[in-house]
Amino acid sequence: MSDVEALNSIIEGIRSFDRFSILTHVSPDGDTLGSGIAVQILLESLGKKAEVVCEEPVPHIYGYLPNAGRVVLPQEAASFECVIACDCADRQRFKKAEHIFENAKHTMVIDHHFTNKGYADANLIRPGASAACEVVFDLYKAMDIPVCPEAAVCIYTGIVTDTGNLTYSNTTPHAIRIVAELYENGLNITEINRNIYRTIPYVKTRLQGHVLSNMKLEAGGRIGIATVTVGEMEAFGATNEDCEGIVDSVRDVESVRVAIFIREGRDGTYKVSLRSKECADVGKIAGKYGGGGHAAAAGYSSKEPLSTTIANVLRDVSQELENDKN
Ligand SMILES: [Mn+2]
Repeated sequence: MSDVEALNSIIEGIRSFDRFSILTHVSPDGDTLGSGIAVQILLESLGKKAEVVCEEPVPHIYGYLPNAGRVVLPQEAASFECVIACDCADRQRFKKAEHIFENAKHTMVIDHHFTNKGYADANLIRPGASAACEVVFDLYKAMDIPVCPEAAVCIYTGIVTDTGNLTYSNTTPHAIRIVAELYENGLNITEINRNIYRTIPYVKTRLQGHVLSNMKLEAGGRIGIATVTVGEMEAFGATNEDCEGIVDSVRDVESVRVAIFIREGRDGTYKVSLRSKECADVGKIAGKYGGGGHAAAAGYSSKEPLSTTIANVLRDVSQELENDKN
């Protein structure tokens, strides 16, 4: 199916149904929430009923998003006749809302992950887009629906969080043009930037200082690794959300080519996050352990003890760095 046909199949689905469940992914980020809520706003502007579902509460930093307070957990959610999954590369991404997807008469996907094989009845997947929000913006345009100020906040949030403020290699000229248009129409980018990046809870800064001061370098400095246990998080009064961004700080160390961050989960498993400076494919490593992501950013869960988890990931990352000497 061509891209135009895919776009038309989404528009037809939106026109045909009245009640929609919008699914977002686990570990919600700015793009899944931004695209999901922007689609909700679009549907409501057409007089339709739409509920955004996420299996975790909206992270504190995204509390400023319009309708953030209306996002519901799967167990509180209704099962509506039509489902739209936003920014979800596969069905594992909304595991706890699977029943909503199963029960729907019609399912649709709006996404930008190249790994998305198109698991719904209608699939609008643009691997070239920087963010699902970029695709949602195009949907507004294709349907001739004005992007209201609330939708602009959502679309901008998804684009800047998925592109590192329009600097990562996935940034498209189209994304920059969208941001220019939203800004021209009055979007307050300063305020959103403050909300996302300049409003850090005190405990988060303290936890990150602690974790980063204990980071280690391996492979002659080419690998950086940091870990945090549940006990350490409790000692700081911190939550999982307070660990966001640690792996990026490890990556940003000058000599580091691949960054590893391992967080102990409350279920005793370890969440491994990987970042690569375009020299090793960390998506391949995550895939080996049943995780996901892409070449530059990926993650997986490990049920092994911490020491084994560390030994395994160091071995795999070292091998990937060997394979790619750039
Ligand atoms: Mn995304």
